[in-house]
Amino acid sequence: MNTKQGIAPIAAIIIGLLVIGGGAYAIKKGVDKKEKKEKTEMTEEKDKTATSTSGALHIKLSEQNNSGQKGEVTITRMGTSSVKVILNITGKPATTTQPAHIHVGVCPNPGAVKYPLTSVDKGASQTELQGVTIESLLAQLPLAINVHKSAAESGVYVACGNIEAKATSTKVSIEKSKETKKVTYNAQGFSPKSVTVQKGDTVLFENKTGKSASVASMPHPTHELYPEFDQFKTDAQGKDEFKFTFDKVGTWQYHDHLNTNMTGTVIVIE
Ligand SMILES: [Cu+2]
Repeated sequence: MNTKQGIAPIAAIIIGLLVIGGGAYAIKKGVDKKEKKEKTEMTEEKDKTATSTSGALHIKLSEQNNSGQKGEVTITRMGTSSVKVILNITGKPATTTQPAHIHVGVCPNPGAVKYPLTSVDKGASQTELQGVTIESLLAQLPLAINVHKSAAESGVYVACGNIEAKATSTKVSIEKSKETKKVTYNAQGFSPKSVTVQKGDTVLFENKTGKSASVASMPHPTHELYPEFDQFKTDAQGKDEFKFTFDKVGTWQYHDHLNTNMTGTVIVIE
C-alpha cells in the first residue's frame, strides 16, 4: 500500500505530461475521424488503425469505506454503437454479488444511476452497453463508476472511480511496452477470472491447485476458438506455469481441460 502511494505522485506527473500531449492529439484525431467518415471506406479503415489505440477507457476504482476492495475498469468499443465495460475487483472477496453502476457525478458521492452494470460476481463483471460510445460517455462527464457492498446494503459504497477523458490516451502510452499479466489458478478457480490485455501481451497462468491442469481455449474438448491457446500443445505441457502471448484481438474464454468447470476469460484489445 505504502509503495503504491509513494509512486502515485510520480505516476501522476508522467500521466499528466502524456495527457497534455496525448489528449490534444486524441481530440484532434477524433475530429479528423468524424470528417473522414464521409469519405471512402478505405480512408476510414486506414484512419481506424491509426486511432484504435485510443479506443479504450481505463478507470481505477479506489477503496471506499474501508471495504478492502479496489478495482479496475476497462471500457472498449464494440462496433460503432456500443461499448463493453469490464470491471474487476481485487482485495477482500465479497460474500455476495455486488451491484455496480455508472453514476452521474464524481466519487466519493456520485449522483443518480446513469447506466446499470452487471452485478460484480466473484470480483468480475462484464456489461455491453448498447447505444453508448466512448465519445458519448466522455460527452456526459462527470460520470463515476461505483460498486456497492450488496443489493441489501446498496447504500454502502465499496469502490469508486471517476471516468476521465485523460484515461483514453494514458493507458495506451503506458502499456505500449509488452506486459505480462498473471492469473493464479487454485481450488476456487482462476483469479482474476477475467483479464484484459493489449494485443501482444503475455498472460502467465500459474497452477496452484496442487493437481495437474491444462489451460485451453473454449470450447472443450476441441479448443477451436483459439487453437494455439492450448497448454497441452506447447512446451509448457504438464508444467505448473503456462505463458501465452495473445496476438489476436477478441474475447477468449478458456477452461482447465482436466477440470472443465474451471473457466476464465482473456480479453485482448488493440
Ligand atoms: Cu478442454
